Amino acid sequence: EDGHDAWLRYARLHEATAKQFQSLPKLVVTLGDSPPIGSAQTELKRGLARMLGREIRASKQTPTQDFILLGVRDQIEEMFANLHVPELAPDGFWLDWTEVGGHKALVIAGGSDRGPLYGTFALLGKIARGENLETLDEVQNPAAPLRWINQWDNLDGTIERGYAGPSIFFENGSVRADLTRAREYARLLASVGLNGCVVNNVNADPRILDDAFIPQLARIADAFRPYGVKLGVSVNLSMPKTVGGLDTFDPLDPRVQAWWAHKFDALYRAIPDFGGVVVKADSEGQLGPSAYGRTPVDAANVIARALRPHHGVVFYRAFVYNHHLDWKDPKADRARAAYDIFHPLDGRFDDNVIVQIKNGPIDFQVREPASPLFGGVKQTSKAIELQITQEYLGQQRHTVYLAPMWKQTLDFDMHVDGHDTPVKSLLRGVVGVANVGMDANWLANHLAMANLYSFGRLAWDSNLSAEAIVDEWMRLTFGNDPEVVQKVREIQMESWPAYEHYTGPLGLQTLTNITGPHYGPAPESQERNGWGQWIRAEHDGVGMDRSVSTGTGFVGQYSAEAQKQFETAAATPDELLLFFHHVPYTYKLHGGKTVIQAIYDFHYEGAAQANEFVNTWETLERKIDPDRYQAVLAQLSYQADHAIVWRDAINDWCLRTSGISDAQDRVGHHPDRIEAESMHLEGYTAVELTSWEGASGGK
Ligand code: BDP
Repeated sequence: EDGHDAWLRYARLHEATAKQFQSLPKLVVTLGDSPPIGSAQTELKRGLARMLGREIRASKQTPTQDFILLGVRDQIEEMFANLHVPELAPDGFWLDWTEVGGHKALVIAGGSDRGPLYGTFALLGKIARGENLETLDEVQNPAAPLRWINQWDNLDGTIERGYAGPSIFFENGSVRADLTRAREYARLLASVGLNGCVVNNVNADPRILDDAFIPQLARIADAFRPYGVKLGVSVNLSMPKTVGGLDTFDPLDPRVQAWWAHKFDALYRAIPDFGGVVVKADSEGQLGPSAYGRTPVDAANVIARALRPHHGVVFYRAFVYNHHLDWKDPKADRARAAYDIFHPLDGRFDDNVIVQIKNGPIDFQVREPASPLFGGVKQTSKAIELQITQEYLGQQRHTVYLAPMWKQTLDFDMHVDGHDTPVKSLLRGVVGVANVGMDANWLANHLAMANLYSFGRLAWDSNLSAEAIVDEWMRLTFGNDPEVVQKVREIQMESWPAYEHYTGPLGLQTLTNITGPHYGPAPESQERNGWGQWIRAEHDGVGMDRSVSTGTGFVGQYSAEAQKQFETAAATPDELLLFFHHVPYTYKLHGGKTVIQAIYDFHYEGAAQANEFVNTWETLERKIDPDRYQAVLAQLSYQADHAIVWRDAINDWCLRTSGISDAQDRVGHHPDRIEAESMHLEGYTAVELTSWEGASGGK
């Protein structure tokens, strides 16, 4: 068990469980022969063979026995005049028992040819979990039509913020010769209802659309097609100039417009079902329309118009900000950027442009409020961008189950025009930055796979609870033993709060090395630079004042109703207090503790919790296969130790900054820790650290 099969293990069911599926038909009738329908049939046969040891026969003829019927709605109704299939969204599906010509039929119908594939995976999941199928009658339609993955893979095979080995798509500047993993990835994505995947880094290499590269991309599209996953790529706005031979990339220049149109015509000749592009422009050094005094509308629309004849879409990222902000300016605030730039442009984007907005206004921190832009561009199509790869969240060396965090954003009510408008109700797209790699288990951490799974499930149905999703994932990944299910659920559900507590509680964000790998603790590196991930920790107090009355005014970007939750420190929930307000360390939280004591305590509690995960996991030793048991044990043990490093680093730093000691007198003493510098070192030398807080003794 190396995790390669993820949640598609189709492990053989116990006899008692398998018994209830005895009456499942032994014949499948498949209508149509498009690639996803073919995959649905293959999957069905494979799943039933592995879980139930049952071989089923496939046919295209009118059946003379009970059967499973796979097909698109219209075709089903055409072939079986008496069978009425409910209305379905294009990717939706219907699972139902019915009778046709005196035979029982289990219908898996889809609104498009992807629907039966999604329905098949849903059915197989139910069987794997031992659910009762007798009363099956369910229609499922996806919450958002565009459910995409972004991979930040570079053409040389490395992955930006990827923690699970090299790219499954690229190697040494070309597309890999063997795309088996790409095909398997598409299968995983389809199994949770995802229908698009951008394969290259948002910091896009302009060679991606070279004439010579297009046939290589076509090979990836071929690998995706059987699973209904559309290929997308990231493009760089400067391409007409950097690789296209023009002397400009001004989006309003007709030659530039012609260049894009010509490029996409060629691309679609090679890949007729190409999905679209994602654009990162005027952001972190990527060139953009501002070079010519143009706006994101000009940039997005020039590409959108070139894609329009082919039904392609543009995801234009709202992650646009100045990373040379003036730290000394009390009004400077990176959190404002997306709204300040995009709100005035509302209503001017073409309708095949989707503005892609990160969940929070900064950058995938451990806790951020929902980006106000979700409510700020009412007439523009929007996608939420979530990060599955745990860049600021422990890089898969820490287990952090992200669905509870995503849910907070999806459920946050923007109160657009005074109506109930949770973020999830405003989306045309849901995009997840996944960055899987060549590691056998895709994300290099068995438990982190719950994040990829739950991303897909939430993109499909944003009303599912984080708990229900992890429960599904658990059963498919580790089996149905109630003790295993309950304990792993417990670890997963507590993992985000634990990580938040031992890194950056109260809205401090992830206090990590901001210009480095974004991994270990280095709070000092956050301040006094242009990046704007400041927390303004000074001797008198801590936190960013983002209020309208005395701060940067960021709070004013929310609707009046939402503003009430954040404008004053008293109204702001403790967990986001320091994101919105600068308060003295002795400020009392709603629970009565002072800010500084809460910071200290949270760090101890979080680290203790991480240690508990190890204990909990150890009780499952005989219930989990040895390979995965050992791998997870090693990962959780490492996490527990690193949590102590985090705990002490942040607490030491807060002690030094505030000058207020810990009421329990733990901070500064580093319990449970063995210091390298106090050991007898052979072959090692202790050195001073630049970020002194990264080690207990500064070395
Ligand atoms: C940041 C990452 C950086 C990405 C950037 C983005 O550190 O690698 O390029 O986001 O989303 O979080 O464009």
